[in-house]
Amino acid sequence: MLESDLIEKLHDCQKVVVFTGAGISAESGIPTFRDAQTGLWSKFNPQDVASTEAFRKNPQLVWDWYVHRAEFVRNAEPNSGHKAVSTLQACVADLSVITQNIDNLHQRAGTRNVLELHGSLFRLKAFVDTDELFAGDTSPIICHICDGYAIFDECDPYASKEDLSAIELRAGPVPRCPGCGALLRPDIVWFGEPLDIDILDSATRLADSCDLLICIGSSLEVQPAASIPVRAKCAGATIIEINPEPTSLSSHADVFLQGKAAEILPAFVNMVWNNGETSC
Ligand code: BV8
Repeated sequence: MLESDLIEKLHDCQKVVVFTGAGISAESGIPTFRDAQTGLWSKFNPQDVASTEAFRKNPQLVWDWYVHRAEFVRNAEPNSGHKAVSTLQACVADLSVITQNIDNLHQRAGTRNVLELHGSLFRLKAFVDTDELFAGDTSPIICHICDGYAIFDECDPYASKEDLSAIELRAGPVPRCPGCGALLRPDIVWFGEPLDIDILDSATRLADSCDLLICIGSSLEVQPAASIPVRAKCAGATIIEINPEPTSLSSHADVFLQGKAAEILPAFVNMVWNNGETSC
């Protein structure tokens, strides 16, 4: 139970950030990043598969791993934790989500203003092999469809961006850009790859300016994402953390609510913002 003065303080917060990791999707049946290694994938270390080197070495293996994960997501539904974030967004003046997840479940729960730090399973982009690029092995032609480096010396002028967006992450051979033939890959940030600078900049500004950050279901082990909640703390925000396990943030949080997001978050939102009602 929260102290009444803390409830009042939380209720008066104007600029809220919800920072989420794989744990908020666990109760939708999607394994957390480190638990993704179930069944045939149990022999792969995720960091070895989610990397440029892995795709360069065996694009089909990496493609199939993401097809495997996308199947979990396509069969999943947003859970009451995702829905509670959407409810909270209707209760406060300004709420943004900063997520490490690639499953699109916040958006499917109706939440707006979602920053996907690590990309999305539901967007594809051209695979640009920086080794080839720097070795000068790549044509200088930039494809007007995928913004990649055309591997042939011309790009199909009749191809369209709609042709590219019609290609999905599905079982089968790794697809190629309809314009230039470049291999396509999930628009996801792999280990060793930089995050999208605009998205990271937006997330950093939110951390510096929010008055409340709720950190849900992240092990806070991957950088630079893990620095966002800490940055908000340093900027003076109130920090609430929800996780069944303590993390490196827990001792710095104003409140650490130990438990599952789908159970704790709806009750927390109702207690602070709804006086026990189910909507604002
Ligand atoms: C970069 C997309 C620089 C892919 C992901 C040493 C060597 C090499 C690199 C590094 C190094 N030290 C630091 C780095 C950087 C590296 C890094 O941080 N490595 C770690 C492992 C040490 N970071 C990077 O490489 C990043 N890029 O640094 O680039 C650069 C700059 C310029 C130019 C070139 C390069 C890129 C990192 C992004 C990697 N991609 N995802 C994919 O998904 O396939 S990371 C992936 O793991 C997730 O997206 C997530 O971000 C991360 C951690 O996962 P979590 O979401 O936290 O999930 P996890 O399973 O860990 O934990 C789940 C939590 O939920 C647990 O706490 C659990 O208790 C809790 N939970 C469980 N059930 C519930 C629950 N909570 C609530 N309710 C429940 N029911």
